[in-house]
Amino acid sequence: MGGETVLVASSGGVTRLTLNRPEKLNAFTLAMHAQLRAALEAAGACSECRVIVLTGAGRAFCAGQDLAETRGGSEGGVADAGSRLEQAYNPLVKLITSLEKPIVCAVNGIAAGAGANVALACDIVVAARSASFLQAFTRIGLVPDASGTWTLPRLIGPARARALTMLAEPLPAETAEAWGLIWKTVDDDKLEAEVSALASKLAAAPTYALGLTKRAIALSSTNTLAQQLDLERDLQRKAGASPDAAEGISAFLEKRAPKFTGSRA
Ligand code: LHQ
Repeated sequence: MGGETVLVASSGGVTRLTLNRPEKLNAFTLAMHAQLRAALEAAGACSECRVIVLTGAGRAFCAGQDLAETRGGSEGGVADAGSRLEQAYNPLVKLITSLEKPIVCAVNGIAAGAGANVALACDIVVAARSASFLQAFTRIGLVPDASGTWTLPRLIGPARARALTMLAEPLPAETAEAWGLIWKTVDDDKLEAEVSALASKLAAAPTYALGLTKRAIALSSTNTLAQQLDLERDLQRKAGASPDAAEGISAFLEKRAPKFTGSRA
């Protein structure tokens, strides 16, 4: 049921995942959640895969939860929204943020509701100039989820986070970039090429060190400075003992380009 709601294509160390319900603006269903989680887990476990790109088919990135799927019975509303988060969105956000490979989100069009927050949970977000980010939740009487209330105040500060979520107005990609919510905005017709170039660069990078970098930045949100310094010591010990560090330092001293394998040992 539902067909292929996530398309998977792998080449040159890059695994590209495309949310694929374009007629419903790639709104999330349970089937899509299951397929996306399985694809992310497979990419995480695959030694060939060194970077993941997440994007959407058609004119939108993702319109958040498919509201037809979660509509409550005769009372309307949402049928057990909390368990949907527990079952689907929370594990997805935890997977994206803990997977120790870079995840690039190519926001090809509107990202609304949980679709916006799943995009913002990725490591590097590149958006088409015509794209926008819509914290749609309060439009329908819900609260932001999929980590929005955690990510937004950290990235853009509580004042902007409150207005963005309470007013539920679309934030143009260029403003999102200016506010530091995303990495970059590019012309629509350049999105594909820019993201491919970025992904190829990451696929040739020292994957193990990138994964540890991701871990360190994630843990910084709860660590004290002293704890973070200890963490940096421990992670640097691991990175420093990896073949890619040996290669990177040799290449620097020999004045040549490094050839990283991405492996940890
Ligand atoms: C949709 C949707 C959609 C179904 C477009 N569902 N069909 C977590 C826990 C549990 C439950 C609840 O939710 C959550 C997390 C959440 O994500 S809550 C927030 C859910 N998302 C929204 O509220 C956004 C709803 N969508 C919109 O406001 C608009 O579609 C936007 C502003 C994204 C785009 O507007 P338009 O460009 O005018 O497109 P459209 O509205 O005409 O949509 C095109 C089609 O996609 C249309 O279907 P149809 O059969 O009439 O052509 C829409 O019904 C369908 N669609 N979003 N979330």
